[in-house]
Amino acid sequence: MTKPRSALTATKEGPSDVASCSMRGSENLTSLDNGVQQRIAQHPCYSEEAHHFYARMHVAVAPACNIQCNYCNRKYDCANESRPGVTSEVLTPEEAARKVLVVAGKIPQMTVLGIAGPGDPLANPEKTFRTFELIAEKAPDIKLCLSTNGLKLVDHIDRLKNLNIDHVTLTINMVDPQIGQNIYSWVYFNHKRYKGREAAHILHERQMEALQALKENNILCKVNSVMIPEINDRHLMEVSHAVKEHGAFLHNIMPLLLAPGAYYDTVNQRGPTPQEVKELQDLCEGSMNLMRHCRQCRADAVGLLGEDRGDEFTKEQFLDMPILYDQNTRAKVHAEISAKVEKIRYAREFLRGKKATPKTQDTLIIAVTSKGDGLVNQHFGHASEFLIYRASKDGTFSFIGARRVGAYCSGIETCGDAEDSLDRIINMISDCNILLTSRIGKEPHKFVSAAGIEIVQTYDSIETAIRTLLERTQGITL
Ligand code: CLF
Ligand code: SF4
Repeated sequence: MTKPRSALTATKEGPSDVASCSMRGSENLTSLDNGVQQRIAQHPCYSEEAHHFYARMHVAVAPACNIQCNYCNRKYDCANESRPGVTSEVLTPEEAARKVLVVAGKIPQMTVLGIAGPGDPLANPEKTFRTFELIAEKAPDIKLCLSTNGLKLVDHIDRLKNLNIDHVTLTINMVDPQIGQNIYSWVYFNHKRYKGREAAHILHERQMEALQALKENNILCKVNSVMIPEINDRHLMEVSHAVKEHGAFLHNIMPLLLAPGAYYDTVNQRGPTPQEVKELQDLCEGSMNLMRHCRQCRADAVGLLGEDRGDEFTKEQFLDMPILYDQNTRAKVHAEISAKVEKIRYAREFLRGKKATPKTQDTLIIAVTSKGDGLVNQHFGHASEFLIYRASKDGTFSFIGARRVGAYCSGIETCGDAEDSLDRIINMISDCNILLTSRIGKEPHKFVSAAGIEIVQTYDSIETAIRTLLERTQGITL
């Protein structure tokens, strides 16, 4: 491995359990042209705003892979677009298509079907494209989405275009093979296995060609990068710049989460802390749209980002469930959501137009518990993640990330007793000034307050709750 290159603060903590990411949402969205805004309006990963309302699902149809990342154990799902250490139930294309129709009927706000593993979708082209073809034919209102390491993308660009696939994710961890040789063990290309710098060089060249092909075909490209401390952390700023130059639309910097038994696990490679991830995202921001609401979901994830309803649709269950897919019902639900989003956007623009009168220099970091729909509607004890917002002295605020934790109350008997997990949670939000939550029990209230975090209990839209806070704590008139 290379010597430490990073100037980012290094700690000895284990792999972070943070799930980072969100485009500095609505602010960046307003600077996009209308055509792009429409293309991403219902995609929960490409639009931070959409992720509160629209769901995605993945189908696990692609088990093989053509490269070996040092953070991956092939017993588990592809760690480039999935939570490491998780195994998904592999389906045939026909089973996958049935599952999509069942879910689309039950969860009409599901707008995007992604194929993200459990290996690399384009190392399994026949299964991947057969699945896409079946869904395009039976459920044309569902957007198709693909996540790949990029090695084989150029070979399939015409098929992607013909299927009207508008969103592709490439995982690019380096633009310098010298660094890449410490991230990849081998690359299988043109019937030959390459190792070391040569392998990283081939992958890099193919990824750059893939970016170019996506740009030429007007397909929106998001780039995922896994942040590996002392290996590629500082280098990711160069990656961010390079992928933007080559036409990528959005950059998602994800913390390294180790799959048990992966090479990095055997050499005790650590993952970054939430604070390190945030610091790097802040450094990259400005020149590139950053995704900060990624949840590193499973290759068979179902539901809103941040919730996982996969257990409701196991193979045993969905094969027996009726298909209630109906385009008209779905269109109605989408129109209702769209009207709600429009209302929120209008209110935001109206408030932005009003002059803020700052009376303090402070910036507030706010942790929010939410079950979705853009509301502060979750009990502290049930939160398995916190949405983190930064509010500035000029009255503006932005979403800066989602941090995953185990829920404090995993059951009535244990609620309030789980001191260890409470410690971990407080550690996770220790840089926050305020906790916005719908409710919190007496015991955790005591500990969170003792950590210097002010608690505000409310049931309101996140936007309104933060504005109210700003008015009260910052003395800002909005
Ligand atoms: Fe899936 Fe990925 Fe498409 Fe989204 S996920 S293939 S772009 S539909 Fe989204 Fe999940 Fe993060 Fe991926 S939150 S891991 S970025
Ligand atoms: Fe694992 Fe995905 Fe890397 Fe393949 S591309 S080795 S499946 S993390």
